[in-house]
Amino acid sequence: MRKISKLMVAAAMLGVFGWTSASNARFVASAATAQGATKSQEVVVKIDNFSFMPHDIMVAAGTTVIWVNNDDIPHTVVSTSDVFKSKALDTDDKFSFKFDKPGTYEYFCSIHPKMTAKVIVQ
Ligand SMILES: [Cu+2]
Repeated sequence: MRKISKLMVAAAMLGVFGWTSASNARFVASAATAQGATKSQEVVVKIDNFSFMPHDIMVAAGTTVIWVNNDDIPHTVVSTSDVFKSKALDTDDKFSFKFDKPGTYEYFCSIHPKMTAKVIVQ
């Protein structure tokens, strides 16, 4: 009786540790994959003081560009060739677009047309 219960405790402990280390390994692996994907496929452009920053960016095809309005007034992100068009972005609002095809994409703010910039997709 005593032997059996000891065995059962040992088996239970093994089971717990085995499960824990396996799920930890899976968690680490998926976190690393997600981090790598985010780094290579998303680029942030800030809208600040009536400027897009960085002004011109060069990205790989498949990259998603995320614009964030840090100004206190609304801005838009509008492609000169009608490829993408945001609504008016209030403070801290975001707009994103995934660039699948290589090319040069010029854009501007339709509220302040002097605000221009471009995305070069390779
Ligand atoms: Cu603007």
